[in-house]
Amino acid sequence: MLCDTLSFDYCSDTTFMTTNHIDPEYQASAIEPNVQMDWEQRKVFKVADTVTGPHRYILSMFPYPSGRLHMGHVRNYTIGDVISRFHRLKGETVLQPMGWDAFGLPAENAAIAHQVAPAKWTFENIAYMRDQLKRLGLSVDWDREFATCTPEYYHWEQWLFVQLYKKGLIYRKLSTVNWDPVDQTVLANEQVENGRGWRSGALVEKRDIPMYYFRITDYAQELLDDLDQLQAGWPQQVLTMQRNWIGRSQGMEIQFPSAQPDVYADKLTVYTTRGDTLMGASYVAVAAEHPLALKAAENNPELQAFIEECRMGSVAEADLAVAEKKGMATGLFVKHPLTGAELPVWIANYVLMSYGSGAVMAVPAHDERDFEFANKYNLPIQQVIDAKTADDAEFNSTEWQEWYGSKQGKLVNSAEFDGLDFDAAYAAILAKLEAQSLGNSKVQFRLRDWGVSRQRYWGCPIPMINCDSCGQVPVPEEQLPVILPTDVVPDGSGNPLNKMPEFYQTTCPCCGGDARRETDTLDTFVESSWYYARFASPDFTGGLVKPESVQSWLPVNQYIGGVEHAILHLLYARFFHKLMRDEGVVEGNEPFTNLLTQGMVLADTFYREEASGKKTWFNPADVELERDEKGRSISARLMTDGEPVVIGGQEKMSKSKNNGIDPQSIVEQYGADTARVFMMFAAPPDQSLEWSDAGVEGAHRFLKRVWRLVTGYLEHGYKATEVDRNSLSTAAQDLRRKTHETIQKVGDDIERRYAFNTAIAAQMELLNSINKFEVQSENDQAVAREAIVSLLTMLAPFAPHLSQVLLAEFSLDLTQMLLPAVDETALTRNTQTIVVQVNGKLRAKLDVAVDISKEDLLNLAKTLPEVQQFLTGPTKKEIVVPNKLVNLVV
Ligand code: ANZ
Ligand code: ZN
Repeated sequence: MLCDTLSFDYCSDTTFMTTNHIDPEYQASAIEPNVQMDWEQRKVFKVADTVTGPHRYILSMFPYPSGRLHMGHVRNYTIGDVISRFHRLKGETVLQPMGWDAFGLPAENAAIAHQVAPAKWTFENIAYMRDQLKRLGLSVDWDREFATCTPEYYHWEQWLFVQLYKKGLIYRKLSTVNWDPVDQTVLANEQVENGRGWRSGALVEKRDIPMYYFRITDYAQELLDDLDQLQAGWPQQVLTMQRNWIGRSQGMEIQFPSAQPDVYADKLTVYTTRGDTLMGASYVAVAAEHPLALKAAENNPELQAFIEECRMGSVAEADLAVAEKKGMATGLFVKHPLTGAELPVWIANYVLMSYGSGAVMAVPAHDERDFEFANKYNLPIQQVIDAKTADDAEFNSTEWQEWYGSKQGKLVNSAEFDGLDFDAAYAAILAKLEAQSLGNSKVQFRLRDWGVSRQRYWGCPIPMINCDSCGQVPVPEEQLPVILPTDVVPDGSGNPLNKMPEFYQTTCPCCGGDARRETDTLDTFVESSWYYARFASPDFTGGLVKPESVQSWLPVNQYIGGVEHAILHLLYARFFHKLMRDEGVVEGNEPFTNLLTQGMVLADTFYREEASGKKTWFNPADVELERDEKGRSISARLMTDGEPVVIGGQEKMSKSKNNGIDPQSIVEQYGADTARVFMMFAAPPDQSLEWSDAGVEGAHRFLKRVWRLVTGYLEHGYKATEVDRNSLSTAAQDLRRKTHETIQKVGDDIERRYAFNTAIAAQMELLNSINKFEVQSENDQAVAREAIVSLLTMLAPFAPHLSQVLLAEFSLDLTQMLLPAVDETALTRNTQTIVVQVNGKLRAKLDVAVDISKEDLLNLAKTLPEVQQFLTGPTKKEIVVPNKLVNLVV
């Protein structure tokens, strides 16, 4: 407690005097709106398009305007804001923007459900959520806000599309989509439920339609290589996910000549990473869509039916891996490139048309899928690798797993290649194939080109014109943007743009004849691939980005978002950065130097189960908990009927488990500062955070204690004087040490480790030390003041409203402040605690000067009564570990 007993001046110097009007009780709702208005009026967080001096660009993934903020948003934006505010306190100019990823399917679904135009729905949601975000107290430059559904934004997306199309980086090809025959519309994957259309319930068909593709595979190698540049700043897990998605594989293409040149002339090309096993190939398998399969099916209805069956199935690789292996012989044969033996060609459902050449040489002895298939259809299995070690059993087709995939061991049953190991066999077989022009080395990527056409209304119009005589013609630059009409209410039966001649009727820029505008729109991942660059100069009308602005601000120093975006969004954004670089509009190779992926927000779940097994989930807000002494929940009741409900454990907040907690209600009840402190204190940012009412209340109590400490101090009306470092009491020295240790720790925790939780814990400790400190002199007043102001400044990134209001009582303006510097002299200790042991057992503790000599320390230790009673004879050994302990051995 701050001591009341001393005499204090009623100082005439009014600069640092308390203004008396401050409420003795902490009332977040009374201060937060005022502080937010102050920031807005003074435009405290506004930054210029260009910047000199130390600066930083901090970006949290922008939200989809779904309607209301959820806890995931609040966590994401709080983390970004704490980092932003911390760096501002370090004297850096910080760009923290906010905007809206505003195109997308939910707006169309809402339109169908409520007969409201997607544009109207979207902008209403934006208005509501913007207000919610502002109430969180984010240090955002709101003048940079934009929504991606505005022509000012998508104009430049269309412009880039046209440039890339002209360069050949965008092309058009047929692609299979889900078609709802009743609604006459294309369905997104998530609109297909158990093979049926979500609205019509009709069986979904596959259709081939032309779509535009970005040639991301041209950048596959670079996207892979540049991950090395991100090694230091990105989570390993995300780098690995990116690598696996790109999926580089080093193998060879092998040609199998036709055994029936009269039926078909071409060679069949397969892709393999295991050229060493070529002599074990016993059949060849092709995908159902492979030209050879189609050729074989020409006069064979049974094969046609099988191909159709394969086409209806899932195209997801993961599904194929576990699906039952199915196949059918085509009746065609190819020749083994080295032995000339005739091998049958099968159609197999485990071969993907989209990978390699859509054909594999099957080596059942050493490949799991081929083995399963060969067993099922009685195809020969030929061992060609002897991977046996001393203890292993002989090769045996029922224990094939031991032999699968192994690159160890020497070749057998492989004629001239017998005895070679993997590397030698691979090289020798490749050389022999190359000599006969039947094989070549080949790098293959799992990554596919990115199909961006969507047969939907609420998206960026693809800036292309279809002309009967000229084909696909890009919209001329001076006609951009192609504006999406906004007064449209889709009814679910296809893309409304197809029913709007005023939109699609146009003239061909090439021949001037009648032409039809493309009515497909772009995948919404396109907008989120370059928004980070647009934030540097959001109002620029002369191009995608203002060159000097992106030079100033890019790359993003710190990107923060959910791990669910670890693959596609980040890969597309990295790809776009390279596209824009090659277009000459941005510099550097990568958009995001550091990445923080935040963990999920979990909450308790509660349910009741009916006899039928149907579960009804209850929101935690409607449930009353009974806890044991340790605070663990032991039973729960529904508040409305007082009857018990089952405690289902902590799960990710979601609609399906009805365990979402509305952040708005927390902000209203406790204030934004409490919500922020709780979120940052409850868990490290990359780990999952367990929502708990007790935790929220704890955070609120901490802020109340800070408030009381400061108002208590202010009541004394102490004079503001400088700390005199030469006349400090021991207690004052201790408090100063604690203050400066905390400054050091908080800085390190936040900047180096993202350890916001331990940074707050350190501040709580400092608060305790200040509370215990008794002010007994004028210098003590200064020491207490220094500790309080330091605490408030360090707390500001977490609880900015409270900090600003309390600092103002010291006539300090938070928005102009810097983090206090660590005073190294305050860190040095004058005394230290030494542990005294006898025969290794702790017997006493001793406070001594840090510079005490070894002899003095030993003598002191030996004279302690607690020690002496154990010194039964002369000491045999005296061990001194400096600054730590003395051990006397008797
Ligand atoms: C012969 C072989 C023998 C294979 C063996 C594997 C093990 P990654 O590493 O992922 O690139 N493959 C090639 N094209 C395919 C396609 N379109 N659909 C399904 N599978 C395909 O995988 C390359 C391996 O996957 C290739 O090497 C091929 O099977 C198969 F003991 O060829 B392998
Ligand atoms: Zn034309």
